[in-house]
Amino acid sequence: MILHGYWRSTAAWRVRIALAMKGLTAEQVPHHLRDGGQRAPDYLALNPQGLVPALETDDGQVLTQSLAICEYLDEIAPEPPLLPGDAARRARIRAAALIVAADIHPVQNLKIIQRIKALGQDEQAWARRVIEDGFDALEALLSKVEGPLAFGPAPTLADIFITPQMANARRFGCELRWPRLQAIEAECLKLDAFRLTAPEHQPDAE
Ligand SMILES: N[C@@H](CCC(=O)N[C@@H](CS)C(=O)NCC(=O)O)C(=O)O
Repeated sequence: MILHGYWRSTAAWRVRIALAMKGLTAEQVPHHLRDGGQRAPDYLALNPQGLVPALETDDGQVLTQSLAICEYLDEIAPEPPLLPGDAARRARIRAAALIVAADIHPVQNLKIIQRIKALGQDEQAWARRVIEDGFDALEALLSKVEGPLAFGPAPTLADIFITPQMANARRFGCELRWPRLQAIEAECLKLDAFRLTAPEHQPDAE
């Protein structure tokens, strides 16, 4: 498989974690986002959205959207499960992941904050606000769930989305006021699948 990504992309980090958890490997092809590599014609031919990650599968299919890619990996390599438990528990795990994937990250993504800046607004403050609002809700939600990870002792799809987003919270200088989420991050980063796939360990890291 080939994973198109970028060292600091938190969406690509999610896929790196899922691959590592499953014991799968993929050749990594970096696309420099600050230099506009995601909008190069060759890459747009693969992913017309101009976003990383994209995964080329062994049989030559191109998959996009980190959540869909993680679920694909979970289906081709079911152990350990990213969505364990009964239907309601799986729905709650997906909901936690989607708070990050659908409601936080897209609103503070590079192209959005570049537009906020172009409008003369403080893009860093925008990103901080978006992350803090989303994480306040996620903290409240997960405070009712037993840890130490988001949904018990083993990492799930929720942890795969929370830990990289926590890196964005730090990067944008958010007020770190989420003891439950910070504990999840600390526990996840003890695991090789999370730690060794972190941005600073990627070959294209700057
Ligand atoms: N919902 C997408 C988001 C992908 C995404 O926004 N990736 C960012 C990097 S984390 C990107 O490629 N940004 C490029 C840009 O904004 O121009 C996913 O989960 O895969």
